[in-house]
Amino acid sequence: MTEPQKKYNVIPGIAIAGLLLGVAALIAAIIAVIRVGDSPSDPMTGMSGMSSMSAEAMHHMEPVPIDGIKDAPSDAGGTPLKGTMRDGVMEFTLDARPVWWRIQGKQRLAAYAYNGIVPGPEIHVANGQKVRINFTNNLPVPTTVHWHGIGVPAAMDGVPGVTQKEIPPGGTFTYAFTARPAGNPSGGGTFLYHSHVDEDVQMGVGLSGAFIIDPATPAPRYAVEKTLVFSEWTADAATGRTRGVMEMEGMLPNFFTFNGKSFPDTGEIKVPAGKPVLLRLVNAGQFAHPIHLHGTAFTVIAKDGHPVPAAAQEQRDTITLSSGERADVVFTEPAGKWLLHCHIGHHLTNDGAMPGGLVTMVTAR
Ligand SMILES: [Cu+2]
Repeated sequence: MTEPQKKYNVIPGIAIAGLLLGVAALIAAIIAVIRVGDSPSDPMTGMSGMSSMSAEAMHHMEPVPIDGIKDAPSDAGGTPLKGTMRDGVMEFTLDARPVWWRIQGKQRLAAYAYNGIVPGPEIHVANGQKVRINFTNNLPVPTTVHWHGIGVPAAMDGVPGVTQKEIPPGGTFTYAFTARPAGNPSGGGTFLYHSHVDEDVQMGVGLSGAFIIDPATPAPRYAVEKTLVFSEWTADAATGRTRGVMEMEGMLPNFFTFNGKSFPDTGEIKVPAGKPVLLRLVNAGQFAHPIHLHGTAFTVIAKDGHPVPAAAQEQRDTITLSSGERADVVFTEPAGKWLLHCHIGHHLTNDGAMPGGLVTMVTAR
């Protein structure tokens, strides 16, 4: 058989295959219509793949309960947590509770929040400081607190079923340790604390906060030192109901916050023009965010709370932080208003509307 004949004979085969595919597509479409027709009002039921979902997976996708939750005690997230020195130990009081958290305009979301704010209050201590955190779980679900990157004894690591039992609703637990970075006992930098139970849900609805340790050898100080914690939310804008942040078809997050707020309510970072300032970037979300600064480049002086040696310090204008990562960046802006934002368009939206989400302003005067 010659080559042209072979090609010619293939055509009836394609036609038959096409017909079969068409019939299969028609059957699939009919099944899909029947399924949607069966669906009650919950939009999750109509999503692809849901029928095969395990009870455990469904649990992760349920909205968090909202019965009887109160307004947040403050509109500002990540404010400093004041400790009390007692016999050389710095004591902090921390709880987790459900609140209505305002992220932008009148948009409120059902949150789980440390001391009622998102992100949780910032804890800031010197290297070697003994701390005691008296924690109460005021959530309707069990939780624990993990001290991310901090060199705590194993029993204080906050991992349920491994280092401690889950703290039940109404339960308490005392976390006691000496503040030192894990792996670098004399160091210091930007760390975080967060829930270690159902992280996609509990971190996804607000349970994280910054934990700063000053190094044993004093580090340079800056005209402005500011922490920016970013995260995502999967929420129903109309009801404010929230659920776990998962990467699943139809379930991508639809709100994004810097320090608990979405643009245009992210405020501004006021800096003196021409003077170096320090920004501590903390990714408390589940997704990676390339954070981009206008007006100047920044120097990455620390990653994950560990100093970058001077010879290895990079100048960047964008740094991508994956889930759980931190970066301390130093920059000097000329006078002007300069945007600081995530570079992923989807993350610059509020429930699909642009501009929103992870945008803030650095105002240099
Ligand atoms: Cu982003």
